Amino acid sequence: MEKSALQIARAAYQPKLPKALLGPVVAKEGKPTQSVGDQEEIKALFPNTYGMPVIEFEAGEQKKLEPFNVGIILSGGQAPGGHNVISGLFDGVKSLNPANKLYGFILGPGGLVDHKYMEITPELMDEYRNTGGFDIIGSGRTKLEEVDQFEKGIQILRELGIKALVIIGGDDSNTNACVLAEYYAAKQYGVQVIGCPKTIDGDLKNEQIETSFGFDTACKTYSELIGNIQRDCNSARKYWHFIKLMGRSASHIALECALQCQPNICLISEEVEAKNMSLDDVVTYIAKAVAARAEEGNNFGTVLIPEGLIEFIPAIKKLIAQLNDILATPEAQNLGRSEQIDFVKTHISKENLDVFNSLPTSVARQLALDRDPHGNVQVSLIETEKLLSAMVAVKLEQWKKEGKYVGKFGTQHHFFGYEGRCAAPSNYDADYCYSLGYNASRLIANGKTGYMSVIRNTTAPAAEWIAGGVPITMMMNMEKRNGKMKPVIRKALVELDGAPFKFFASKRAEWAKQTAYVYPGPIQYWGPTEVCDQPTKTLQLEHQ
Ligand code: FBP
Repeated sequence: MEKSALQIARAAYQPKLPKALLGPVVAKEGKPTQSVGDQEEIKALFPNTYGMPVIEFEAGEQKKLEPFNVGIILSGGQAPGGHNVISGLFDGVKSLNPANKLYGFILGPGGLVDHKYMEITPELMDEYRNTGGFDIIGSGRTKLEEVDQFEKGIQILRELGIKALVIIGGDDSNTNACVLAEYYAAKQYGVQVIGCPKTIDGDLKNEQIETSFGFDTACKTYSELIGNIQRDCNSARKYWHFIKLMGRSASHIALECALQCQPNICLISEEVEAKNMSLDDVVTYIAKAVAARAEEGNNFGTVLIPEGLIEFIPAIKKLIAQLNDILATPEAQNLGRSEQIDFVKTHISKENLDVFNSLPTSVARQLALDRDPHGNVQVSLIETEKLLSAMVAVKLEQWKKEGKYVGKFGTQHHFFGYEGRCAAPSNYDADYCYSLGYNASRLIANGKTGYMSVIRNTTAPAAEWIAGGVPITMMMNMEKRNGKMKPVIRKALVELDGAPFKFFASKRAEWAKQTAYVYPGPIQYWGPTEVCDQPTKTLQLEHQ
């Protein structure tokens, strides 16, 4: 594989580890834990993996172990740093015994079920250290939840002598990891399952998990691009740029990019829901800011839109919930795609039908069809940036007719998502991911299953980071998925009383009116620590 000069230099980077992981470790166990909600139901569903303690690693003597093999799966959307989780795990497993082997299952959880795998050799591993992407073994969104899949999995795990499986994924994939851990524990199959918190969306976080990996790099990449657009915008002074940002549900990415770039407007879906705003309220909010800037002679600006916005507008959220229930019925499942649309229209409530009919046809179709394997609406396919700018144009036109000055409204549209998911990891993600992987090897060596690998205190220098494990059941509650109540990891949305949102809210009126843009520039790998090694603004504000 031909490499750029940066890739060659970057390959030589040795990621940092927490001090506790530099030598042999022992696990310090805390008190028994409870799930975040629905304790009785979760306990009954996970009798073997419920209530386990949080653990923290300390320097100590590692028990002597027989050689063992480990399997790894990359699950769901790509996130910068995935290769470093694998290299951390690889180095950790080899440090326990050079004869240990690491196998990667190809193209996600499907590789386990279909017995598609490859050994990760030292040569192969060296090709991918500190690089972006998941291409070393590929990723996929197959949902692991059927006994048949677990049984097919155990066949290949036994064949390869695999003692533990590490699943790198978001909330849904880690939920599946926990279900698999419970199943193998109940059957006494002797295979441990460890999860690892990944997703650029930043919504797999809680008291124990500070951030999901990839969020740092993805936000810095988008912020570079937004900064470039803002410079262009402030140079030509003739366009309003509507920029949709990935992050399926939560608005963490949009908020972090706003904190980094200071755009004129940033919508936060969680606030739209809390204030019970309609689509028209959102449009009016943007149009007012456009008109206010026009009065000062500024016919340009930037609007950041979280990808999941549409799902948080309360009326649309209600509509989606009913569509999900209807689409999950056997009757609807047996219909073709266009018949399904007619079917849902005749089965939804009058209130929801009115909302459905008020949406542009393409958006309504998207909401009624196209779910991913976990039952989520594929919001990345909905062009909210175009929908909003078209509606703002109509509103401004209306105000103009009423005699209000609205200036000129030229628009450009952007969607930043795939641009950031495979970016080369920042120093933060390179170190964090390597530590998560290395730490997973220690959880395996200590016989743990049903745990997620966690690294905390990450706003401090890496040496002071805290390594350990959190039982996955601790993060669970019951939620409706595909029409049924299921145990799932609770998604972390933007907290409106949290420090990052409060800081943004205290500044946004000023940013809307003035042109207060910040241009963050590209990620730097070498140079002063304040340029190269800073965590996200979100983490800094949360931990100040
Ligand atoms: P994960 O939660 O699996 O990490 O994926 C998140 C994400 O990047 C979302 O931001 C986006 O909506 C979605 O994946 C896009 O999915 P796909 O890669 O299937 O197009």
